[in-house]
Amino acid sequence: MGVIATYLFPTHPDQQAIAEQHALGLTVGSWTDIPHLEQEQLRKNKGEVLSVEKGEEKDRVRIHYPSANFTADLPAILTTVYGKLSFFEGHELVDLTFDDELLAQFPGPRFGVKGIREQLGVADRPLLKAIFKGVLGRDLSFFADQLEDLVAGGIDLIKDDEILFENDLTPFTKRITTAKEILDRHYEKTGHRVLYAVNLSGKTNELHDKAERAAELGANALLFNVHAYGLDALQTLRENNNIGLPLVAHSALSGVLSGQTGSGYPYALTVGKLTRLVGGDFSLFPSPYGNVSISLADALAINKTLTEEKPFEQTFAVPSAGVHPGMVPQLLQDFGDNLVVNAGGGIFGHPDGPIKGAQAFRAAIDASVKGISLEEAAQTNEPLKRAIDIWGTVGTSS
Ligand code: 1AE
Repeated sequence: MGVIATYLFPTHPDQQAIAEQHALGLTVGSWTDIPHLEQEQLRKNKGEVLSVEKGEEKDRVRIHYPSANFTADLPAILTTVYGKLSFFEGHELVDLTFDDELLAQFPGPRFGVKGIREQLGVADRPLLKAIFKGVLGRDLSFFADQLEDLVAGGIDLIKDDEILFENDLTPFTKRITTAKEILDRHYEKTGHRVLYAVNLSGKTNELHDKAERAAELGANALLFNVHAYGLDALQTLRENNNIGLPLVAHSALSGVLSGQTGSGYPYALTVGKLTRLVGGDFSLFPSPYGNVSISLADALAINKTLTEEKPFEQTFAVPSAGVHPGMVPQLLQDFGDNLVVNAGGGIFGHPDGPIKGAQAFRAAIDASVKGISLEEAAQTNEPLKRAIDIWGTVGTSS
């Protein structure tokens, strides 16, 4: 019972002995012999090397850590399996496998793909999400105008920019109540529910009060810069039933943990598996095609861990950054239909404004789901045509 950590260590002829040293050093031992270690203690608490596979530059090492060594939370588990090892150059933690008993102590998403689709009443196409842009330095009436345009254009969700924090011009509580009024009115008129993820920010010890207050005021989703606070902070929000809102996990800062070649954790772990484990309903990360990007292999690996069956609800993949309508077919081809198409500049930068920007995306999504090429769809859809004229298409266009 416990966790199996898979690592890549710089190759070494005596890797088995090195791995054994780490397995002991990260559990009951140290760099010296500890004379008082008992057999019983070694049996119960020592890490066990399960396998060493030789590679050209790196060897793949698997070590099992007994549950007896840690409490069932990520701070304890990550410190156990990678705390000291993270200081060793070129030593990567590439995966973690939890036993069923341990997994059962994590929440997973409260709503997940299924629950969010039910809330929005959208079963059969990728969702369209917008990111407020250019709100810094502007007031609530600007914020409200932008939101009116976005919902008129047919978005399903909207989130604050992750860099919009508490400020006098668009205070947190006012953003919530302003958005609620617009989104409720839109729902009454059209029957179309839209989620707005307000940026939950501030000091760690203020987060729960703020999030509960947000729920009381009628917020219907929260954006959270999870890697600025730590994955466990997201888990506490997920587990607080006085909040009970969909959680959009933003990957800002995860590049420090996962973006360095040859060290750290892979994105599939930070932004993928662990974000789902602690309860993110959405995981937003750089797509492979935009202005801020990660490799296609990393993006696909994230998507896999967010969506593969068992044991939690699925988390929506939200590949983002520099996304425009011409990328939609490629996004669907790479990530499948169960994704969120997410854009800031690609909506607000449309030459005819955000309503047309959102409509261009909706047209691109509808065409792609039907297998119609964007070029063909653009012949009868002016907003899409205008978007493709300026940004073109990426990869496959149908
Ligand atoms: C990976 C981060 C993407 C993000 O949060 C963001 O704001 C993107 O904006 P656009 O779509 O690139 O304008």
